[in-house]
Amino acid sequence: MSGQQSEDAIPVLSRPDLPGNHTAAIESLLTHYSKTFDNSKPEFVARAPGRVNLIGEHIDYCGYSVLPMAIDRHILIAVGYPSNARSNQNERSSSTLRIFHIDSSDRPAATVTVEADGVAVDKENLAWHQYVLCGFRGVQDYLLKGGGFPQLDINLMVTGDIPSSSGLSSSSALVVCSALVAMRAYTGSLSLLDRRGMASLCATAERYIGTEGGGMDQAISLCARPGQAMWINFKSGLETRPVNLPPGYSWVVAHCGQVLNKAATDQFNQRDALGVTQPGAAADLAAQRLRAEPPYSLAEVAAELSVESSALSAICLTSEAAKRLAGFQLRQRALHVFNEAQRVLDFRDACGRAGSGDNDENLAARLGELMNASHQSCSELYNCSCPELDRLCQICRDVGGALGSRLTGAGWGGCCVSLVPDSRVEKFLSSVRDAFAGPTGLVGGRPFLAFASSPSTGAYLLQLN
Ligand code: NG1
Ligand code: MG
Repeated sequence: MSGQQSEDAIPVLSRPDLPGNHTAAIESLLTHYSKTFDNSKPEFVARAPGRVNLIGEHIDYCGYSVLPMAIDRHILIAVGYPSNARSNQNERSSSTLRIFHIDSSDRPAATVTVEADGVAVDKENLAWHQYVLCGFRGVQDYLLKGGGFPQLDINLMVTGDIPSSSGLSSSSALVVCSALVAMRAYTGSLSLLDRRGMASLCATAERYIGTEGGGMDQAISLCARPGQAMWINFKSGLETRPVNLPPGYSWVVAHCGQVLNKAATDQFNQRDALGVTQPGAAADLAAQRLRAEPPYSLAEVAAELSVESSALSAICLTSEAAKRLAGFQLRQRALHVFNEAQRVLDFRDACGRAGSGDNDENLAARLGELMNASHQSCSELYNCSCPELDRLCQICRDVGGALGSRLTGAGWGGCCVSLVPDSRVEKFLSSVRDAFAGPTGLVGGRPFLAFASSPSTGAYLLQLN
C-alpha cells in the first residue's frame, strides 16, 4: 500500500499490492480503456465487490444487524481525463461524464454521455448507468456542503462480473465504485471519508434510484476484510465487526434463474413501509398477539398504534409503492424481523467458536440450521422467495448435501447461498446442476450459474501513476 494507511481508510493500492486474482481483469480493462480513448492511459481504477448475505434478510432497513461477506466478483471502473481537460480547467463552463462499458462480447460500448455538473438520477429510466449517477450525485451533494467540486471532463470504462438483479448486490457495488471514482476525481484523494463514512454516503446515494434500502450492501462492499465475514450493526451509527467462519467449509452461491429488478417493482418498498423497529422480547410477544389474517387495514394499524391514519401514512407510506399497499400483514412481517434479528446474533456467536477444532462440525451444523430457518421465514412469513428459489434451496440440501441453504439478498428470484464442506464442493456443484437444470444444464435458456466464493477484500482504489 502507498504510505501508512489506517485500517479505517479506504485502501489506495499501487500495482504490486493488487490481489493476484484481480490482475488479469484489471489489465484487460486498461487495454480496453486505451483502445477506446485515443491510446490515452487511465489515471486510476476503482474496484468494489458484490456480496452474499449469510444471514439477516430484510432487517437492515428496520435497524437490525446483518452478517454478509464480500464475494470475489466485483465492479471495476478505469478512469482518466481527455488530454485537454486538465490544462484549460479554469476556462471551463461545463463538464462531461463519458461512460463506456465492456459488453457481453468483451468489447467496449458507449453507454451514455452526461453533463457532469449537478448530475440528476432519473427514477423512470432504470438503465444500469443510473447507479453510476447515484454515486456521482452522492459525492457531489457531499462536496457541495463544503467547498463544492471542480468542473472536470471524465472518461469511465466500466466492467464487472456480478450478475444483476440476483441478490449479489451488483447495484451497490456500482454505486460504491462510482462514488470512489467521483471522490478521487473531484478531490484528488480518498482521505475526506473513511470506509464507514463512505458507506453511509453511498447508502443515501443509492436511494436516489427510488429503493428505500438499508445500508448492508454499501457497508460490506467498503468495509469487508479478506477471509472474514462481517457483522454489521446499524444502531448508533455503523459498527462493523469481522467474523471468523468455520475452517473446512465453503459458501456456495447458486442462481435460480429468476430475476427481480427491485427498483422496477413494488415488492421491496412495500416491505420497507412499516419498518418494525421495536426490539426485544416484549415486541416479539406483541407480534405473537397480532392476528395473521385478514391483513390489517391502514385504519386498523393506526388504531393499534394510537395515531391518526393520516399521520401514519405521512411518516411510513412515503414511496409510491407503499401508498399502493392495500393491507398490512403485521404478524407475519414482525415475526420474521424479530426472529431473523435473533438468528443473526446466534449465527455470529456460533462463529465466535470457529476454529476450535473438534467442535467445527457441530458448529457448521448449527449454522446450517439457522440458515434453513432463515429461508423458511423469508419464504413463509416475509413472502420474499419464489417457487424456483424454494426448489433450489431444497435441492442444495437434499441432493447437494448442504448443511444449510437460504435465499440471499432481496429475494423474489436471484441466488441462494449454501454451506458445504470443502471436500464436497465439486460434487455439490455437479449434483445440484443435474437435479435443478436437468440434462441441458440450462435454466431459462442460460447455463446454470453456481460458484463457491471465499470472503473477498473490500473496495479499493488502484493508483496507476
Ligand atoms: P439486494 O436487492 O440484494 O441488493 C436489498 C437491499 C439490502 C437489504 C436486502 C434484503 C439495497 C441497496 N439493498 O439487497 O439493503 O435490505 O435487500 O436483506 O437496497
Ligand atoms: Mg441491489
